[in-house]
Amino acid sequence: RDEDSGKDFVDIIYEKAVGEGIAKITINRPERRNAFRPQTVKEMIRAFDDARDDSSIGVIILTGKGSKAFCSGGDQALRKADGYVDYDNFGRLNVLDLQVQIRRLPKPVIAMVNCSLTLYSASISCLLDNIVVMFFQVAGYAVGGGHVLHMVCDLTIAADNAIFGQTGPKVGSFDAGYGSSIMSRLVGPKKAREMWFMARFYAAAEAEKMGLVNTVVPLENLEQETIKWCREMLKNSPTALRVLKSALNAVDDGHTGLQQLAGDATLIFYGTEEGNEGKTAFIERRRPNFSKFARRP
Ligand code: 2NE
Repeated sequence: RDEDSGKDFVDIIYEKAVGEGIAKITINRPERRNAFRPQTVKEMIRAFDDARDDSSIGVIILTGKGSKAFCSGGDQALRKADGYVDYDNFGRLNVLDLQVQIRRLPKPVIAMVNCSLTLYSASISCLLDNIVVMFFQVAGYAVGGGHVLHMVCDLTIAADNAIFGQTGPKVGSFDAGYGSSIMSRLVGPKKAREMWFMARFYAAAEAEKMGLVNTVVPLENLEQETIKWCREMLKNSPTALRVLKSALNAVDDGHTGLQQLAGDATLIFYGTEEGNEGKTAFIERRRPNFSKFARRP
């Protein structure tokens, strides 16, 4: 059963599968190919915060509404000299905060790069009295800042007709943060230069070969496969996944990456008898007795 966890969201849909441990955040601006505006990002930040704080949630899926896009990046119609502007009279690039939030979130985040089969038309040939039903596979774009969003997720599962790429240099923009450094890690420095300098689009199969995505599945299996991956991870130790995520990010994220990993160590230490002895002694106004704890090699 799905529970609508965010009734006041406008630009996203936020759902939790009760009893499953899975939250799903869907960017809901299909008429703009799920381009984000500051409001969209603010809502995503709230939803990710909720999923982080909810101890019944172990995995989060990020996806886009509709058949045509995961996300097409920043809403260019709202781009001003100091960032993206919707309800304020100043610009924001708050998607950068969202990227950091996803990297630091101590639960796996999966980008489900969507695209669905659409029945476009049933064209009827009267002469032949023959009904021809035409199915078109529509490309599901993860491009521009939307491409960066999938890259900062821990895993990406793509439909076989998803399309990936950076568009920044075509529209006078770039992401010189995670959008560059994480890409270089994923696909290697030469390919990252190609992706950014040429601003080409890549089909899902090519993206898989490049190491941009974990797997490509037939469109009709996308959600099912994503849930399967979620369930498989949910069987594993949440603390192990948490520490592994921060460890895998630590070098690239510098001091903040190290801080996340260090925070995990503190969290685990607080649960030990040795850690607890220090606190208890303070509360009981006595000297702590650490002598019984092993000084391991
Ligand atoms: C995504 C793509 C390839 C889809 O092409 P197509 O042909 O399927 O759709 P179309 O007709 O281009 O788009 C449909 C409607 O969505 C709007 C379009 O303007 C169009 O609107 P109408 O004409 O129907 O009214 N739309 C699509 N993407 C939009 C966007 N990003 N902002 C505002 N409206 C958008 C094709 O649409 C495309 O290439 N889109 C632009 C991709 C792009 O350049 N994104 C920005 C990159 S910069 C960035 O994201 C960024 C950054 O670099 C650094 C920091 C933060 C953000």
